[in-house]
Parts: sequence; C-alpha cells; structure tokens
Amino acid sequence: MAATDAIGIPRGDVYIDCLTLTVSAEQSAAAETLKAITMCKKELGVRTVLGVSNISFGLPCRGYMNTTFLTLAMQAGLDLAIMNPNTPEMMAAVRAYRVLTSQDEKCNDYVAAYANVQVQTSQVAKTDAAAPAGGAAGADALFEAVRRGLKNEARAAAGEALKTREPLQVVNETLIPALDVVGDAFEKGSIFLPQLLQSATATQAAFEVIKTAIAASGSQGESKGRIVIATVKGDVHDIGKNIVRVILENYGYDVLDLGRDVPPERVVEAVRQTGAPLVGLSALMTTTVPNMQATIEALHAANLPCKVMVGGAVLTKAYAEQIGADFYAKDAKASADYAKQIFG
Ligand code: B12
Repeated sequence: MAATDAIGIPRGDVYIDCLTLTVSAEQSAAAETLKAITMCKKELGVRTVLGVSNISFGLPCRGYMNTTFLTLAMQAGLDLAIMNPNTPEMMAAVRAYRVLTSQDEKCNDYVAAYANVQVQTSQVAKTDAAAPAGGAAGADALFEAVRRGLKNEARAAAGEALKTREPLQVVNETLIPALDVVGDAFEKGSIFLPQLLQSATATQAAFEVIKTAIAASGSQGESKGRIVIATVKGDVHDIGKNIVRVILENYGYDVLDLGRDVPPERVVEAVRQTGAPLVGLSALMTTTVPNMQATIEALHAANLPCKVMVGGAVLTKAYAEQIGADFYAKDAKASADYAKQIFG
C-alpha cells in the first residue's frame, strides 16, 4: 500500500482483485480468496473487486456455485462483484443479502423486485454422469478404477494386471482406452473437470506401479544418447510424455525431461546446452499444437542440428509433417523405434 499512500490516493479509492480460482481444480482456493478479501478490508482498509463466476468453471449447474460464492464473498466484504446482472439468481442473491444485512431498509428493494414474481420450481435434467459405457474392456478392474477415478484401486489393479500382461500391453490396452472413455465423457458433458482430474490421478498411481515393472526389465549400462523432451507451452497434459520418457530410459537413453507448459526458448536452451540430437515434444490440445510448431521453428531458427519427434492425442502424421516435425510417434514404442534410427 506504500505506493498508493505515497502519491496520496485515499485507501477508500483503491480496489484490489483477490482473484477467483476454479474450485473444481483447486478446492481450497475459494476459502483463501474469501480470507484475502477480509484481510484487504480489515487490515488494509481498501476496497475489493472480484469476478465471481470463474469459481464454477468445469462444474455442472454453475449458477448454484456462483450464487453461493457471491453470497460468501459479500459476507467477506466484497464491494464490487463482476457478474452478469441479467442472471436472475445472482441478482436474487444480492437482493436477499442486502435484506439480511439490513442494507435494504424494510426490504423495500427486495419487495419491489419480487412482489409480482411467481416462483417456479426448476427441474434440472440429470445426466448419467457415473457411467460412460466401458465396452468389452469394462470388465477389467484397472479400466474401471481409472474410469471411476479410484487411485488406490487403480494402483492395486495395475499390480494384478502385470501378473498376466506385459507393462506396455497394460498401458496400451487398458490405461489409454480408459482415459479415452473419460475424455469422451468429458467432451459430451456427462462428467466434469473434478472427475477428469481424479481419473488422471488414478492413471498416474497405476503408472507408478507399471513404471517399476518396466525399469526392472530395462537395459543397464552406458547411455545410448541424449534426448530432450517436453510438453509444449500452455499444455499441462504430461501422462503420455511421462510414458515416453520411461520407455526411452528403459531403452538406454539419457532423457532430459523439461516438464510441462514449457516455452520454446527453454527447449532451445536445453538442446543448446546438452547438444541432444533428438527432441520429443508433446501436445494434447488443438489450442497448444501451434506452440509445438513455434518450438520447432525456434529450434530451426537457432540452427540446432537436432531432429524433432512429436506426439499427443490430437496430432496426426499429416499435421506433424505440416508443422515441420521430423517424425510423428503414435505411441511410446514408436518413439523408441525412431530414437534407434537416429542413434543407430
Ligand atoms: C487426463 C486428461 C487431463 C488431465 C491431465 C493430467 C496430466 N497430468 O496429464 C487434466 C484433468 C489435468 C486435464 C486438463 C485439461 N484438459 Co484434458 N484430457 C485428459 C485425457 C482424458 C487423457 C489424456 C491422456 O493422458 N491420455 C493418455 C496418454 C498416454 O495418451 P497420449 O497423451 O496421447 O500419449 C501417447 C501418444 O499420443 C504418444 N505421445 C504423447 N506425447 C508424446 C510426446 C512424444 C515426444 C512422443 C514421441 C510421443 C508422445 O505416446 C503416448 C503413449 O503411448 C484427454 C482425452 C484423451 N482421450 O486423450 C483429455 C483432453 C486432452 N483434455 C482436454 C481439455 C479440453 C482439457 C482442459 C482444457 C479442460 C478444462 N476445461 O480445463 C484442461 C487443459 C489444461 C491445460 N492447459 O493443459 C481435451 C482437449 C480437446 C482438444 N481437442 O483440444 C481432451 C481431448 C478431452 C476432450 N475430448 O475434450 N486433462
């Protein structure tokens, strides 16, 4: 506050936006935002502004969440809500709140707004969120555990599956198809972001077990060469990239994994520093594939003599060629085959 105090702006003229994070992705963030609003009001003596609807992103019936969060935010001390005033439920929350906190004297505004309104009970059509069809693979306990987002069950089922099948078979025949079912259900709107996250977490738990089995069978000894891999900027999907990493390491390559949401300049820097002759890029969204192209272009512009292989659910061989990639890897095994071509 020192800066605004120093140039004489009264605290009552300062509005701070404490930011609304999405509760489906970061559940405890709602309470933090509310706490921050109260701190701004009580400790700093400034005012607050907040866009409230982001709270419900990725959830069904967003209005329920938005109105409840707006009410809590007003109670925490919110002065200016950024919201759609044409949403009846939001305006109802504001009007009811003003009555309950004695700001709307004698309920005048409330009565004026609603005296002639007949309340209709709303019927919300319920979709069957629980059960996207699992097909033949539905019998598989691992498939079910991933589909339903059950972490412990997925871990245990992965151990069971490895008793009868090879690790890569379990990945290709069960984990990926289960995630495809989950992805389709998400796209159709029959499951929502929290469930998608739970399925991803269950997959990761299962893959930890599978990874150990892969490592136990891997080649030991001298490195066959360096490979830099990354999920491109703007994209946080890394399950596929992590599988690719484990497989390449298993084939004896020294893999530098830059993680996810990696900007082109960091990839260029890593290739320059390591001299890696091969780079692997992952992108899973139509919105982030252009960043894959930007990364390839940045590598070319830096005159680095490396080859680039690309992968990810939305890519095709034709598109990979169009963005200047040297190789399209449909799965982790294909990435190891290509590495063999490069390193001999
Ligand atoms: C799990 C998942 C998530 C998890 C990711 C967790 C994690 N740590 O990765 C979470 C819940 C976080 C998530 C978030 C989101 N997701 Co998502 N997600 C998925 C889902 C269901 C599965 C992806 C997956 O891991 N598949 C399994 C792996 C093993 O497959 P893979 O990545 O294709 O990898 C294989 C090959 O492609 C290849 N490969 C992959 N990478 C590489 C790299 C190299 C170098 C090589 C050689 C090979 C290679 O080898 C791998 C192994 O065989 C997909 C649906 C689907 N069917 O793909 C949606 C999906 C990708 N998500 C989608 C969306 C929209 C989102 C969100 C925007 C949702 C939201 N509203 O917030 C956010 C995006 C956040 C962001 N900025 O990135 C959409 C994208 C739509 C599009 N066409 O652009 C999809 C397709 C779902 C859908 N049908 O709507 N998601």
